[in-house]
Amino acid sequence: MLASSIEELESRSLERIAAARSAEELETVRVDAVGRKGRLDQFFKEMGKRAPEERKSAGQRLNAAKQKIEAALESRKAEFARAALGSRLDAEWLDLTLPAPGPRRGHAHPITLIQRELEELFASLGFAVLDGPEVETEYHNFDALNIPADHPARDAQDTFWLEGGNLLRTHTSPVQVRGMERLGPPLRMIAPGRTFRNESVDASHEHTFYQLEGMMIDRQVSVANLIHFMKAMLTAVFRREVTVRLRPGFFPFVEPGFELDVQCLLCGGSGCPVCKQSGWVEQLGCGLVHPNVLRTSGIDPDEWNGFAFGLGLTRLAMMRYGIDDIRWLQSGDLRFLEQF
Ligand code: FA5
Repeated sequence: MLASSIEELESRSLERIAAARSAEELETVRVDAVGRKGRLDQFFKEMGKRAPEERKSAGQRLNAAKQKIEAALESRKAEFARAALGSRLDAEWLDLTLPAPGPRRGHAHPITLIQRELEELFASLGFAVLDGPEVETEYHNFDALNIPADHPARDAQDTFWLEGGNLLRTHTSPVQVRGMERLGPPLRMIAPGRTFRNESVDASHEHTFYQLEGMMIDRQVSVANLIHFMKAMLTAVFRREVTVRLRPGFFPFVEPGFELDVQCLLCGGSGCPVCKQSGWVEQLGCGLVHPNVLRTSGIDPDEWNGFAFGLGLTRLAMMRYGIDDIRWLQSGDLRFLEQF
């Protein structure tokens, strides 16, 4: 009677072990069959009540059943462990031969892109690319450009003065002076860079912005030469015909002087906050170099003359990329920057 029950428990347990689908199910089988207070344990307790001769054979039978069940539990448990490891390895599979992802790479700012394009263009036309200091002397920023201390033109370019008399340059024009001092005539140079003004900021005015200065000194340079270079530059930047207009403009360091406006590419000339509803955006100042400026830098105006221009690089980037507010350019906002 006891022997057949043990047999039944054994075969039933082995079936359940084989059929278990998870380690948790297996554990339930273990607790039922060989756990403390499990079925086998009950048999052991019952066996104690039997006659000694029956006890011996039943004891052997019970131990044999226990060993079989435990061995089956162990091997099934090992199967589950192997399967779990296998699926973890599949899920966490890593190809160590793949190249590492590397750090996130930045990219050039739209103003830098325009600046590089213009540098390449002017270099191909034989212009040297010069750099000048952002902290300038009063002499290079104003006096050498025919703007003495009492000249009202200084009011239009109010700036940040530093202790010791230097200032944050208000335009890239002081690099004209440095270029003439360093290179002498004939010369062709451009000088891109950052400039500063005490300015009320709006959609088209910043306190910190970029300009690109250009200068050509030679014999018999004319306004026609100037217009030719300005047109070549704008066609290269916009890659299409743009409508420009030239107006007389006063800058003490050129004579005659002009301002060149581009028809607003954001509104097509119909009027918007960037062009202040006028349809035109002032893009650059230019003219033929004033004899006083040549003379101050040691160049004889009877022998040499030339043209100079100062282009608003920040505004050019706005027109080129359709940026409707100058403040985006220095905002550091990645939503804006990642579009370029
Ligand atoms: C000048 O700065 C002269 N140095 C330009 C020049 C050079 C004239 C050589 C003649 C010969 P102006 O202040 O107009 O000029 O500035 C030149 C350009 O810089 C403007 O046409 C405009 O495009 C840009 N600009 C001026 N002020 C700002 C500002 N606050 N924010 C953004 N762009 C500006």
